Amino acid sequence: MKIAQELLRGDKRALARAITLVENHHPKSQELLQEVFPRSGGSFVVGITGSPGSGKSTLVDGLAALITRSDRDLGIVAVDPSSPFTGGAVLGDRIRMMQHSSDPRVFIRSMATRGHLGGLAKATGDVIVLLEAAGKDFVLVETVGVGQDEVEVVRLAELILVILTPDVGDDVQVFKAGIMEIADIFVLNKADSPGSDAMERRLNALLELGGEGTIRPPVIKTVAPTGEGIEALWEAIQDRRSSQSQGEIEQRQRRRIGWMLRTILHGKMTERLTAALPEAKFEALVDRICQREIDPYTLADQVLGEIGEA
Ligand SMILES: Nc1nc2c(ncn2[C@@H]2O[C@H](COP(=O)(O)OP(=O)(O)OP(=O)(O)O)[C@@H](O)[C@H]2O)c(=O)[nH]1
Ligand SMILES: [Mg+2]
Repeated sequence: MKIAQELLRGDKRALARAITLVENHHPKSQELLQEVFPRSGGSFVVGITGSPGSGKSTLVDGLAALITRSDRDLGIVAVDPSSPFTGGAVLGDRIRMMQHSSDPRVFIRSMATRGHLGGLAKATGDVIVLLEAAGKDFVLVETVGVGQDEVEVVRLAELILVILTPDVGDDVQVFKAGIMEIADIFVLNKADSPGSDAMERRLNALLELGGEGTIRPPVIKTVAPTGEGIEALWEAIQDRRSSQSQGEIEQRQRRRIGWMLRTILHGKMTERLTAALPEAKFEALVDRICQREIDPYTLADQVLGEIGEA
């Protein structure tokens, strides 16, 4: 495919078009992903999660400055929960606010949560494949840590940053959603706000309970808009990266690929079921169950048996 070849050469416009194909489940998207997949796997993928408004985008912007300064290519995926409840600016506006959106070494893309067949995490996984194939050294994935779908997204990353702010309570969503457990580095942003020292103590106390034998994630304090602490954060990211053994890196990549395979299989199975069971046929099966002609369990096995043989 022409678009695949252009993407592999690092053409930005081809990359943008390719992402659109994947996002829209265009019939050509599978062929595209098949063609570029052998060239994926070369990026370091960092997931950034935290409550709405905790400063994720501002931090990503600051990291982008350091990454591009070291002459490396960067892809940024901002996953927008597009919920009417977050009250944040429209993502387009937020992206435009990022200083590095015009830097030629930076490719920024937003993805909306709603309306993604097969789930947002599946779409994000595919986009990561495209960015890797396009030769990005780093991929930063920003997602709001609220729902399960968003947690899945961040689990695609090889390194996970959890952003906290002094104003969050114990009952904050990130604490609930199981996000604390997956953090490799904690960022205590808005360190210029009152209560930041108290929050740091609480967080450290919480991490003390982490148990022996586990690597205790570092806590980095930042003030994202001024850039304070960003260098330290970048160093912590690099430290963490270089301390990962080859085995650990491979294990994380395996986790992502295993997850992708499972998701693709689920999606294809659902497609086949939908195709094999048009509405009228489905209703006829329901009739048989209603009349107690057959039970739903046996019928389900029969249907799956038929699909399997098809
Ligand atoms: N005082 C202070 N304000 C900050 C800091 N970091 C970010 N902000 C402000 O907080 C607001 C939200 O920052 P964003 O970077 O958009 O936060 P976000 O987590 O990406 O937000 P969503 O994507 O909407 O969840 C902006 O007005 C920032 O200027 C900080 O360290 N200190
Ligand atoms: Mg943001």
